[in-house]
Amino acid sequence: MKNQELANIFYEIADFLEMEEVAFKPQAYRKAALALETLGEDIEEIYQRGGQKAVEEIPSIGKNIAEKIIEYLKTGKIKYYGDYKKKYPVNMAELTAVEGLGPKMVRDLYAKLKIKNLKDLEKAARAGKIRDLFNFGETTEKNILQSIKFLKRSKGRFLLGDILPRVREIEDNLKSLKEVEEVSVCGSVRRRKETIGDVDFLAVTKSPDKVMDFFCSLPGIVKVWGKGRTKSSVRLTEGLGMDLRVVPRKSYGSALQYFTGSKEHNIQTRKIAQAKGLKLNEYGVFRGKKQVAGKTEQEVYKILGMECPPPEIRENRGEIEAALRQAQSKPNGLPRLVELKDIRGDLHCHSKWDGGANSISEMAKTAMKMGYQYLGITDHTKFLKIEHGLDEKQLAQQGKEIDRLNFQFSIFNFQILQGCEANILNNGSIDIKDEALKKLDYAIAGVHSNMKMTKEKMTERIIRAMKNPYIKIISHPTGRILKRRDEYQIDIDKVLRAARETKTILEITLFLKDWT
Ligand code: DGT
Ligand code: CA
Ligand code: CA
Repeated sequence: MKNQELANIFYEIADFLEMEEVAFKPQAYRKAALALETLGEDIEEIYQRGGQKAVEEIPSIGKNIAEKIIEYLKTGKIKYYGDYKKKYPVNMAELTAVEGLGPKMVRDLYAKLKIKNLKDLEKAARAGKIRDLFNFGETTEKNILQSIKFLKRSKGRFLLGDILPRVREIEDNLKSLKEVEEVSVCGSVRRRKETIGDVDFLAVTKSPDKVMDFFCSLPGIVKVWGKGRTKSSVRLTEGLGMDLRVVPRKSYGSALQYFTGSKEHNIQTRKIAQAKGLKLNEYGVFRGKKQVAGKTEQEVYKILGMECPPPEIRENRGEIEAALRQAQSKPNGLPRLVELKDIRGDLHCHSKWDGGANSISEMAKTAMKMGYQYLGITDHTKFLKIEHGLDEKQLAQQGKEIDRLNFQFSIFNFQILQGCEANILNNGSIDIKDEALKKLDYAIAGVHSNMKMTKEKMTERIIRAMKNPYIKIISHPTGRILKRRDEYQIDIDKVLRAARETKTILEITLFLKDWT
């Protein structure tokens, strides 16, 4: 599928256009990129089936962009993009990954200091060359260095949402081999950690040579680190590493348990085994030399006196004690995890009103198709000018549109709610008047500016917003962006207590592109 490759190019073109301060076009390219990322159908197939016309029929893709897509499908290149790359030989993705660094700053840094990549940037910042540049200053320089440090720390890790579709594809490929009796992804992917170091597969087979041959020649593999009958290691184009281990059937459960981890969880389970006079490792559970369990994961946990905890919580953060209690039918056993089928609606959605990709009507129809019972529209408000934030008057207009749509959809047992995602200003007040908030079904508030406050001030700021009776939800309460920036300084315990007192919901931000 070339969808993602094309999306990445269009995001980059948008950045180039923004460097040159071209109006509107950057937005158009970003929308096209988003459309491609979320298409759910191979763009090449669409083109082969219906030609240029079919490509142009994709929402957010007009004639001009459709032609570029086709040029790429036919030649593997886009001239318009190539010309920009020649004009500005900068590593745009790498530089704009630095928090606070936008395309215009990249342009200035290249024009004045010939900065092309992260290495150049770090060197210049360390030498104190950035502070003197027009518009930059000492704080910017300090922030740049801090952000680079953060990027280095998360380097080499991948977002779960970015790699999960690929991992599932490979898992399915392995499953389809008749020689493969069992296969499962383990490690941090199975635990659904938000970022992934490498992917660990585990299989049972009687023909390891065949299976390893197949694994090491999967499309997209650029390097084979090692290839054996029990373990092979490879690297994919994007730099993602993958291991495949083959174990005998009688060890599959214990190997699954071991390689799912986490390491901390394993250390603790091994101690429990020892206390029972047992030895636990990836080959099985042993009493002396005799294997007493190991074929299934349930069996391994059972002999340790535990219920099998869901992989997502195996971090030795209390799940082991809960699993022990559960097996003894004591209170406070394992939690039931939220599953996709539990989700009845969505309360944080942006529409075309604030520059999003789709109209409220389109979103509502999709929500109904997904089986939702409600959809909350929560566009940005006026303080965020670049996000086309809505003011009180526009919120009222939007309310009328929502009333109209609800009337239209009333036979479907479905409701659109009107909220907004307002801004928490420096002192904790909200950028929308209470009288306007009152007319909404609910309101979300979030910090979108001035994120580098002291811990005390930031905590006070958020708590004051929670005390506003119309604010029911705080969005992204920690401000963290995976692989991009750390959380802001807040006293999370205090915020949680205030949330309980004011009955305010704290959003947990999920970043899964692939969640169908
Ligand atoms: P990652 O790859 O950094 O996202 O995280 P994991 O959890 O996938 O870690 P990885 O790939 O190094 O190892 C896979 C599993 O193998 C890990 O979850 C638990 C197990 N494991 C690795 N090293 C150790 C160890 O030193 N002791 C124990 N008990 N288990 C280990
Ligand atoms: Ca791993
Ligand atoms: Ca590994």
